Amino acid sequence: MEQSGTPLTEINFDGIVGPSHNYAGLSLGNIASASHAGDPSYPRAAALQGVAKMRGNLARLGVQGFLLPLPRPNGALQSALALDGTEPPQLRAAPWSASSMWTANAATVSPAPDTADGRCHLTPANLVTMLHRAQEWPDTQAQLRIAFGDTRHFAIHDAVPPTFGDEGAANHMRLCEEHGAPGVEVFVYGKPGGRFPARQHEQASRLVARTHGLDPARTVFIEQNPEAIAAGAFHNDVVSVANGRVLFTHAEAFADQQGAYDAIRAAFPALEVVEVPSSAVSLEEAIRTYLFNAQLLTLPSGEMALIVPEECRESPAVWGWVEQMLAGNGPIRQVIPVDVKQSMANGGGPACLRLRVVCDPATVDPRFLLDEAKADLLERVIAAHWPLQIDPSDIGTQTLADSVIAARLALLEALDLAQLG
Ligand code: SUG
Repeated sequence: MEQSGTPLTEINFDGIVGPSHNYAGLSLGNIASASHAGDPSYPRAAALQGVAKMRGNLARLGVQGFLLPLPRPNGALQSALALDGTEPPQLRAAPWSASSMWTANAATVSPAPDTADGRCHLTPANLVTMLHRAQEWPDTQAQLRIAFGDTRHFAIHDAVPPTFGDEGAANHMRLCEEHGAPGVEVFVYGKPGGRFPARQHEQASRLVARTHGLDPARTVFIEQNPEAIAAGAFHNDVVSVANGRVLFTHAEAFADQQGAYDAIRAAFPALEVVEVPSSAVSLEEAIRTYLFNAQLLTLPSGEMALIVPEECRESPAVWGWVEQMLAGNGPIRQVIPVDVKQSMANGGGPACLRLRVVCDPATVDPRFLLDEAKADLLERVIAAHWPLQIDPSDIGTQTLADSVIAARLALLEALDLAQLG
């Protein structure tokens, strides 16, 4: 950013894991969510893992933001569902979901250099495919309106109308020479008809691009590989991630892999593809370890680092490929594992937990920006108020409701954000 003299930089806004974090098996097509259904969860450990990840990136990048857990249990949804104890447990669990922690699904973000009016545009994701996620967007929007409330620099839209499913930044990538320069935005959608839902609808992606005022010459729409969705890549960010000039992708991410590279390269000739072949890491192993659900960061030195889940180091196939890649001279020079196991067990890796916003940090409400002292504060509040453990039988009880409501209010209070209460 210094080279160009622009104050625009990339800020990762991580979702603080909410006090109701639990495993209810709510996401059809998300293998981790299904396989951990009914397990006890550890909200305090989950939230502390998230803060530790943020601390690492704050030290690496010098800037880090966060978004807050949404109000749970959601009383309005509970009433609308007419719960009387005869309903299936998954319906009862939906109003309790802490799924807003995965802020890659909070919104799609188009930075100012890409948009017609020179503002950074954010569209909250409607998340209509899953009941427990569809409740998020109005509260997410309320929070975005505070964090990015400076309308000279930001435009916050309404979510895409149903029935076009929109899952936000998880299906959106940006290629650029540097964050503050005009970029090429790549939207990845799925076609329905497979064994699992295709959560991102092509028309939702196109609508977001139009709303944001993107230049059609610098906007690319690509179909996700139906086989990747069938294997459990319910979002494209489970099989590819982009940063700067680099697209880091599994060889089976897109319906037409070569066609996808060609389309991106036509709009962005400097594209560098780092492709992992299926012979090195199968689609299944990529999805199990979340190698691609990584944060691909440009460090102040100019080098790129990949922040991956610990699970990658434990996989001989994945780590073997990583070591081979590092021994070469590709653009990714460091691979750094982090422990986000509590989130991973619900299908959320390091990249799911963050929303990237390219902007001038001075234009963001500082209450949403992290420094070391605030990380200490977050840890203290979490350690004092977050439940240690939630068992499936706790969901729906007044005791747990009282404790998660009080925990969130303690956090809002500590951050001077009681207005979100
Ligand atoms: O929408 N899991 C989330 C995981 C989201 C991951 N985000 C990205 N790939 N960007 C989902 O499937 C599980 C909740 C439960 O089963 O209790 C869940 O919602």
